[in-house]
Amino acid sequence: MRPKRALLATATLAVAGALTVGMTLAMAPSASAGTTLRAAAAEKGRYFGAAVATGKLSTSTYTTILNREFNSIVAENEMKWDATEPQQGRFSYTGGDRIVSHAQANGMSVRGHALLWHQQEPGWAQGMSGSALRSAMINHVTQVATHFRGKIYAWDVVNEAFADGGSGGRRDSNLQRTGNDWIEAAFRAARAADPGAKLCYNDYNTDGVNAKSTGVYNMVRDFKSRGVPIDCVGFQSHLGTTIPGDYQANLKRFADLGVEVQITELDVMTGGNQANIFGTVTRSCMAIPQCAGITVWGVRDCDSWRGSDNALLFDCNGNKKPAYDSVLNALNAGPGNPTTTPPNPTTTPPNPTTTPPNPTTPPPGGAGCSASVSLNSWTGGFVATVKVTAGSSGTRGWTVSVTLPGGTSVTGTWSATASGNSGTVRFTNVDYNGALGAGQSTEFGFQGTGSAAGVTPTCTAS
Ligand code: G2I
Repeated sequence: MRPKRALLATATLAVAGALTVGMTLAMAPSASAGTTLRAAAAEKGRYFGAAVATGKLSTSTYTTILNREFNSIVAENEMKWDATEPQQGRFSYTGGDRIVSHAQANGMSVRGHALLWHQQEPGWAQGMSGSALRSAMINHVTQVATHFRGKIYAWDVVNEAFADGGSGGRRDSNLQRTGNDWIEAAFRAARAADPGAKLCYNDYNTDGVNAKSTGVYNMVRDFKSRGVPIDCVGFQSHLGTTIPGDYQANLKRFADLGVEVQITELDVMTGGNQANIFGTVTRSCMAIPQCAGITVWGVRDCDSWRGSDNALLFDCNGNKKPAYDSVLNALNAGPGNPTTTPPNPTTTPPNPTTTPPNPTTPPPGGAGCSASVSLNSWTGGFVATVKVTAGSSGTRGWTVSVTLPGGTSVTGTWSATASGNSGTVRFTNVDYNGALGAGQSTEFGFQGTGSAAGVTPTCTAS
C-alpha cells in the first residue's frame, strides 16, 4: 500500500503541473472546431465517445464535460442483459432510453453495449442451458435490438466470448455450451431486428497481435466468407503502463478483412506513460481509415471502474489531464477519414447485407431462379441461410417458398420479407436484392423454433 500511495502522490503532482499547460490551451479564445474532442474527431470523420452512467447525468460537472467533449455515448451498464430483461420476457428500458434521449438532445450517436455477454446475465438466465437458453438469448437479442431500432450506431452484439491465454479459442460459458454457432445466430438475429445498426464483436486483451486476437480474427474472416452479418470489431483497450507495439498493425489486419474497427472502452493506468499511451491509441485509430472512433470508459477518474488507477482524461474535479491534450493533439494532427462518415444520431443509414447488383447491367426480367438452403440447427431451433441464384434471364424480383414441418415456425427474417410464419412460408426480396443479373446470387435468412431439417426451397422469379 505505502509505496503505491507515494507513487500516486508523485503522479498527482506531475499531473497538476502539466494541467496548467492544458488549461492555458483550453482557455485560448478560439471557439472553432478542433478545440474539443468531439469537434476535433468530427472534423476527421470520427466520433469520440464516453461510457455513461445514468445516475451521473444529474451531476453538472459531469454533464458539462460530457456534452462539451463527446459526440457519442454508450451505457456503462444500462443496456446489458441483467438491466434490460431482469425477469424472463419482462423488459426494462428506462436506463437505456435515458441514454438515448440524452444523446439525441446533445447531437451524439449511441453505441449499444452489449446484447450478449456471459457476465451480467440476469439470474434467471444464469441457471439456463441448452435449447431453452438458446431461445431465450436469441429472443433477448431480437427484443432489445428491436426496441432501440434506428437509434443505435453500432451494437456490441457479443462481448468477450474468447478465452484468455494461448488457446485462441472460445471461453466456456453457458452461452457457448448452447453450440459454437451461438455468436453467428446472435448476429443474424440482431441484423433482422435492426438492419441499420452496425454489428460488432467486442473483446479485451485483443489490443495487439496475440493468440486471443487471432482467434477473433479467424472468426471474423470466417463470418465474412460465409455472409454472417458482422460490420465491426471493438477493441476495448483497457491498458496498463505499456501498449503493444503492434497495436496499429492489429487494427489494420482486422480492417483489411472488410470490417470497421472501433476503440470501445479505452482507459489507461496512471503514471508517466499515460498521456503517451492515450496519444498512441488515438494516432493508431487515425492512421486506419476504417477506424470509426474511440470511446473512453468513463468521463472523470472518479467515474471509472478502475478506481485508483486514475485511468481517464479528466481528474475528479473535471480538469483536463495531460492525456487529454495528447488525445486532442493526435485527433487534430490525424488525416481525414475517407471511408467512414461520422454517425448521424438522428437517421438510420441503410445497411444492406448483400452486395447490390451491378447497375451497369440492367436486369432483363423473365423467369428463372434457384434456391438452396444451409442450416445451423440445435435442439429446438435453427438458423437458415438461403442462397438465391438468378437463371439466364436475371430477375427483377424473386419469391422463395419453403414448407415447414408441423410445430416449426419462423421467428425472424433478414434481407427478405416473410408472409406467414408456419406451414408454407413465402419469402420475397427486399428493395435492394430483388434485381439480379444472369447467374448472380444473393442471400437471405430466417431463424425459427422447431426443426427445418430437410426443407426444400423453391424459387420463382419476376
Ligand atoms: O469491467 C470493465 C468493462 C469490461 N468490458 C465490458 C464492460 O461492460 C465492463 O464494464 C464494467 C462496468 O464499468 C462496471 O460498472 O462492467 C462491470 C460489470 O462486470 C460494471 O460493474 C458493475 C458492478 O459489478 C455491479 O455490482 C454494479 O451493480 O456495475 C454495476 C452497476 O453499478
